[in-house]
Amino acid sequence: MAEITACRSCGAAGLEPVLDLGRTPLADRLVTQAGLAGPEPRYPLAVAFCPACGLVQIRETVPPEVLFCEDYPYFSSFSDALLRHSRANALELIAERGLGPTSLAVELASNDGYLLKNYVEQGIPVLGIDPAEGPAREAEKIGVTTLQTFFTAALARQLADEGRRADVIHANNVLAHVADTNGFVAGIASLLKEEGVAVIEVPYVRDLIEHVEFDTIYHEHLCYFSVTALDHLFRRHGLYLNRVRRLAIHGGSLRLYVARRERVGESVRSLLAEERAAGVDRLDFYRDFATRVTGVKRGLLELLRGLKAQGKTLAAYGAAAKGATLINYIGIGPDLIDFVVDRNTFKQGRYMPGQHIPIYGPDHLLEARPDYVLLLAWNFAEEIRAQQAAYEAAGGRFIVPVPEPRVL
Ligand code: DWN
Repeated sequence: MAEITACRSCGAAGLEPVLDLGRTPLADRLVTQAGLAGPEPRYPLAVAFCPACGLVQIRETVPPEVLFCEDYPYFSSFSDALLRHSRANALELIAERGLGPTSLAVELASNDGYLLKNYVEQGIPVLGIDPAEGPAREAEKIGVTTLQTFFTAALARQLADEGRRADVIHANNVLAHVADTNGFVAGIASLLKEEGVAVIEVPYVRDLIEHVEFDTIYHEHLCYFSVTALDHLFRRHGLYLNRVRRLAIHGGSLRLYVARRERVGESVRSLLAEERAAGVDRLDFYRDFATRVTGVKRGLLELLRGLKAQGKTLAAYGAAAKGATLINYIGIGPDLIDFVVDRNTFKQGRYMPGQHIPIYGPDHLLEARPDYVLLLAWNFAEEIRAQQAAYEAAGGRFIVPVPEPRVL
């Protein structure tokens, strides 16, 4: 494992510590029955701030092959809200840019084809690129041609040399995941057509800090972006952040419209100004984050232990990566939570990393009828509560952990 000595984006030394979550297991490395007795590696999970370019990042780099290949359990299509969100994004771009049978839409980290299928449906050629075996196989099944490999600057040059440059490049929840941030962006620059656009979604560090979303910190997420840090990153590779939208998804994200020609719009200028005013580009903005995280830890433990002491039964919803960070950092184990449920059939029958809480299908909620359910996938609270209306009608109650633990 490698600890960085300089900023992942600008290369400057002098990274400032922001938060230390100790040593944690890999958030998406769910444990099988057979694996319960086996070794389970833990890695340091510490967050730092770069005073030179404003990038927030973790210090540890776990090899991508370890994180994203075999047994990678995340399938985007298990959230209807995410499917709707992605379809609207694709259809808007198809209309705005007049895409057709001679266009090419590429997605980096295309997963199970959850987004590119909307282009296929319209007869627009696509190319997915994703190293994860399971999701790539599902994508091929629905007609989304997928290269099962990592996206690199070298692969981008090869594709460009083969004449496969893209009109649109999608990259959702992947820019924060890559060990070679600069190589990845350089790849986008060489794969994009002159008039093409890269439409990139990343979690927004401002929302993470303001809503205490410390559980979205895990080893898959190497970087936590502000518009300030992104603007530096793209310009370094001859790309321009021309438009940006703030989105509610995943606890607060940014959708970035990046191109090879500089046409910086008001949306970017005003967010850069807001960040300067709020101090997002300075260490002060992050100084009390660790204290607020400790506050959530204390508050949630008190709430759960209090309910347990009253003889209440507790379960959790969403075998999410963010759930693994939360339960392992706070120390929430099977002594407090009887089981976790998740729609993703690949996750069912396995155990949460570290705490080894068993994972079942959502039907188990109505079978076991726990008094309270901790919403680990709080970012999909609305969708999950609608789906679990019968559980709440029967008197069940949901608990959300952040920004402050509370019973809904
Ligand atoms: O960056 C990443 C984000 C975007 O997604 C990835 N590295 C991994 C993943 O993070 P996560 O696992 O914390 O994400 P989700 O999407 O919040 O996970 C939600 C979990 O809840 C999934 O396992 C699916 C499950 N789920 C469910 O069981 N029923 C989700 C919904 C909406 C449902 O109705």
